[in-house]
Amino acid sequence: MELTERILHYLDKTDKVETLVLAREFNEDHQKIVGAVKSLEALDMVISEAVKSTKWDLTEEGQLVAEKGSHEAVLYRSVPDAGITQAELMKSGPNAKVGFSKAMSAGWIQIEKSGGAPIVKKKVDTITDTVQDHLNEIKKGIDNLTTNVRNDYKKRKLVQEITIKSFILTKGPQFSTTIKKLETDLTSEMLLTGSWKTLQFKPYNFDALGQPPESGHLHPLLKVRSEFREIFLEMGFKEMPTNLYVESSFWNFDALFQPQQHPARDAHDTFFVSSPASSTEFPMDYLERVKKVHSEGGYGSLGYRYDWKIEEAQKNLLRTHTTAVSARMLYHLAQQKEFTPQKYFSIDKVFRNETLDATHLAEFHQVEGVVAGRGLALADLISVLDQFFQRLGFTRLQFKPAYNPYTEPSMEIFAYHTGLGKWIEIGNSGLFRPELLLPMGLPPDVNVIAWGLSLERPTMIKYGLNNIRDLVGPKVDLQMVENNPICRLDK
Ligand code: FB9
Repeated sequence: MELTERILHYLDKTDKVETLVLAREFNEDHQKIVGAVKSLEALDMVISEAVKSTKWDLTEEGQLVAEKGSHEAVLYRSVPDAGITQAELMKSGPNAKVGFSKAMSAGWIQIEKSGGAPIVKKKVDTITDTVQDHLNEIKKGIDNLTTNVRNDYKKRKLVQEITIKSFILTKGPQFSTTIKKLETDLTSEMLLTGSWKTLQFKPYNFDALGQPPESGHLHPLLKVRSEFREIFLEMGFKEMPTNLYVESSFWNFDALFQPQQHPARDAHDTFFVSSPASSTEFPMDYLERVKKVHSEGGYGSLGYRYDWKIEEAQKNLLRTHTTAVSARMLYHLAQQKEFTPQKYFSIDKVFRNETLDATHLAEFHQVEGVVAGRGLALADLISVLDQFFQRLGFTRLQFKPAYNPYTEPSMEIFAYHTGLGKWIEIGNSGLFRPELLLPMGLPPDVNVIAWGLSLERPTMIKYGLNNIRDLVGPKVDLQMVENNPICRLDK
């Protein structure tokens, strides 16, 4: 007989019953009884009233003792008839220390000190493990413990008091000992035969929640990227095309006036591509001007005075910064007949052959802003940084002189993070050098201010993650991706 019908028959004889009693009578799990009751209640066949009760149940350690025996009994059984040194006995199991103390108190074992190491021997031939017996009774729902014994077991963390939510059942308006099959669909056959007139239909449950539609979920990085994109677009910036992960050293380094012997250009810091290993298509007139400004100087600069080699510039690599894209965009801008001020931004992956640690992987997303205009100066950079980071919720910025090969002056950017209660580094910035801008052909009164930060750092702070591997990679908890809230950077 179905559990639901067994409950109806039981209620038919007793008029009222508690679900805990049914669980004992039917030797069924209480939650299964509650589930069956809820389905009968939906049919108005029973009425349930929630009641709270407490009962003593076994802890995880209590379950172990009920199964294996008390720690003192296990220890007693570890003592051979010939005896054992106390030190050896202490290694007999994880609970030997507790077991030893309890077995001594129970008078089950004794210590013989005959000059050498203390020897532990049995003091009695047989024991009764009342702790194990008591716990197995509790497991069956039989609780005859005295208060003292129960408190002792509670102190030993073998039992715990739990609150049980159960239900008192009474007969409902549609009570019956059989469950009429309720139709859930009105079919054409019912309409044709007229059988619908005598059938019982399951009532609509208008309180039922709809099935949550299975759908994908945006990764936290993409949520933060959307927020940054919104901020840039609100500020009138245009997104740069960042689809080329593989870049030439020319655009990634030489065009940015980064000398060919700079440490960032060796394989320890950069991923070079083996196939295709090199690029050959460059605007050659521009390339010659870059070569000249590196090797001889020009435009008022001494240059780096070294033998610049095209082969070095031709090497393909995984771009180490999105500033390579900024260089391409600025060169393209310089080809216009008439200069027009521009505001560009980019948010995309960059790759560095760095030592991996809890916050650094070999790739990260760089966020970069670039403003090109006549007569721009450091004050304009500070002002635009104020506006940009204010939209991230930072109202107190501080700047620290820094060095970049392609910007002068350069500044590290710091902000006071109220959530963390400390100043944190939030990016780097500067004005592109003339040795970068003038070979491109930009007018001499045009300056370009730029800044950069990462996407991972703010995302980890925002979502309270300490290890980058909890954010990206094979160990990411997809439930975190599904559960995490929308991203509001200014809150
Ligand atoms: O993102 C960084 N920090 C940051 C940013 C935002 C933020 O928001 C908060 C919670 C809401 C919190 C923190 N940093 C830059 C600073 C540090 O994390 C730093 O330790 C790591 N930096 C990366 C570089 O690491 C190899 C972050 C990354 C970075 C640094 C500089 C640039 C870009 C990314 C740049 C640039 C630049 C400079 C001049 C011209 C053009 C581009």
